Amino acid sequence: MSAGLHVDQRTDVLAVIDVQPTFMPGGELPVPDGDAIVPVINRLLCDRFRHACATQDWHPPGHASFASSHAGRRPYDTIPMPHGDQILWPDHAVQGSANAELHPDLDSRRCQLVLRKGWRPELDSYSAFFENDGTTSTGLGGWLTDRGARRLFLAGLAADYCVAWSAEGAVRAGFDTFVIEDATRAISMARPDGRTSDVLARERLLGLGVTFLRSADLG
Ligand code: VGL
Ligand code: ZN
Repeated sequence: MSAGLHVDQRTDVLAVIDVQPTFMPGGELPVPDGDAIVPVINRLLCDRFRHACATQDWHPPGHASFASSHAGRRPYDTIPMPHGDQILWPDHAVQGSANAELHPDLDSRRCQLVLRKGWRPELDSYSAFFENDGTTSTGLGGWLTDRGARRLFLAGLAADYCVAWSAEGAVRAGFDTFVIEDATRAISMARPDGRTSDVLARERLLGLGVTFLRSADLG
């Protein structure tokens, strides 16, 4: 896409979504090749962006998104919930566990805010902006607005869940929104219609006006 997009260090913000061992190969909810993005994000944090924030998926034990909290259900089943269908996940990102920390190789020195989400026992939060009921705010939009942010660049995991939902939230919160493709990886779940979650997410985001680019495009 647009080769040579200049980063405006005053008003552009990098949001690093859920770069935690729980989502890496060997973790509880592994995203294939997830660890490959860490050096890419570190370069962006050190060489490109002055403003950055990070999120941590941060669930209490027994969280409603865990299959183990629902009798007779297995990970990756879908069940109806008050706010819509919920995919049930393996237990992951449990508050206080080592795998819920930011990834040890992530250079988080430039992350000025670390926001924890998904802490309400009964409600999941894929998006860094709005919890999965679509209305409860995490406060991130207010923080970014107060800081004078105009454009939000997203990196992290997973491209088809928390990154995609965060991009959607960013658009809704009024930001020009970009996804840095080589700084994300997808879970890629098969859907009943035979399509995969990453293809659907990308289509949805393109329809909302989100720009996909690569880290080398950023100058
Ligand atoms: C995520 C599923 C459940 C993510 C978090 O970070 O994309 N996916 N919780
Ligand atoms: Zn989660």
